[in-house]
Amino acid sequence: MAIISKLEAKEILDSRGNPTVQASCRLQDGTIEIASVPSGVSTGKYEAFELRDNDMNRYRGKGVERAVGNINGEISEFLVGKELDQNTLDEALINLDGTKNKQRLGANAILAVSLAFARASAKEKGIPLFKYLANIYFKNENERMYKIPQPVFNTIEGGKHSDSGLSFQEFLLVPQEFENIKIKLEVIKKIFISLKDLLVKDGYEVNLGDEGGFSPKLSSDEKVLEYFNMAISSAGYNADQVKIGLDVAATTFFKDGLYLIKENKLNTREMIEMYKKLCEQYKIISIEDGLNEEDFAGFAEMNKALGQMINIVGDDITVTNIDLIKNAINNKSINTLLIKPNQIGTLSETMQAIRLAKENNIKTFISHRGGETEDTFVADLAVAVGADFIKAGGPTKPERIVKYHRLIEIEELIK
Ligand code: 2PG
Ligand code: MG
Repeated sequence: MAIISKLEAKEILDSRGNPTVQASCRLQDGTIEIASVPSGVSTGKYEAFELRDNDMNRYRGKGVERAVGNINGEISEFLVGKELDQNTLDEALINLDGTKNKQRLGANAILAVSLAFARASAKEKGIPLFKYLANIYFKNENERMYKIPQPVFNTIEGGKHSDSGLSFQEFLLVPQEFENIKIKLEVIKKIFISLKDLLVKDGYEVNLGDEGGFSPKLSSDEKVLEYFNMAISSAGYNADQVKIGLDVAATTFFKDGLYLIKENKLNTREMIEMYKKLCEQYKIISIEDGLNEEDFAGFAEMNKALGQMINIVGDDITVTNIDLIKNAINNKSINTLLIKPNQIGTLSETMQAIRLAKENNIKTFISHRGGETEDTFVADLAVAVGADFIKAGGPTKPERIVKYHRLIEIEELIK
């Protein structure tokens, strides 16, 4: 238990230059810590509510002064002086908000407080954040395994994350067959350099997308995979060592019941066929949001067709929300769950989602957002709960790299 003596928030800018919330939490013994919340670019329809000012004179309406004001005002007034642990704090925040999707106080305000409190509590106890989180997540000490998740690196970006014109949102590389996270980062950086050389040689631009992957205007999504194979081998590796992941974010090009990919219009069956072919030809290990976010049945078909071989990952379809995850489990729609704390708005609910997935043999995959900050919370969370995977972008932008650095640091600590 800890007593909050002061909560303070401010508006900061995320990696895309959009305002977001940073909260600081001071405990009675003087311990003080901050946490910043990220922001999605291709957000799921049923995510918790991100409160923005809608004042068009500031940041085109994207200011978060109201969310900040809620922390400095109502939330502070309610919490300061109370003795809390993580669960009672999160419950208090949920109840104080009183709406289903946190739209009154804002999930961005609530999450900032939830995470800042976690960090301050860990510090007060004199333990690293990942240990504090593991203590909450695993009641039984023997279960705390502190496993470094497999990192999945965004390498080429399309969809809403860049102007490459590619339909799929994220083309990811998964360096599996390497000893540790430090070496994996080095391997990926090497492939990035090879890929850049190849793209430049062929006359493509090598600008970066939102998450630090390249955004070349390649003629098709499949072309990216060809470049991946070339870059992997020219960096001195093979396709068994470094595999491929996709976040299709298919909802972003779903219109009137069909998927619009360049000049083609595909139905669900044809999408699954396309994925099957891609999986036959390339070493793909996971496909996230392969279909529209409300199509639990379509996901189930895809899971049936491909789930034995690859990870069928739910992100927009499940949005870290217990009810939607239950729906996905009941329908056998996914075998892997993407987890983003800001999709649901408190740490406790995020952990509940992870627990539910694990109890149902669903793999867990912790994720950053398109708009990020230098906050590294997700790295500690992934280690604490023993997540299978983590994605934090390409090794080219500081707000992404810090998360990998934190994993390297944790790896050293748990050795
Ligand atoms: C995703 C995420 C993170 P966004 O779709 O998985 O990569 O992107 O934050 O835009 O939802
Ligand atoms: Mg996604």
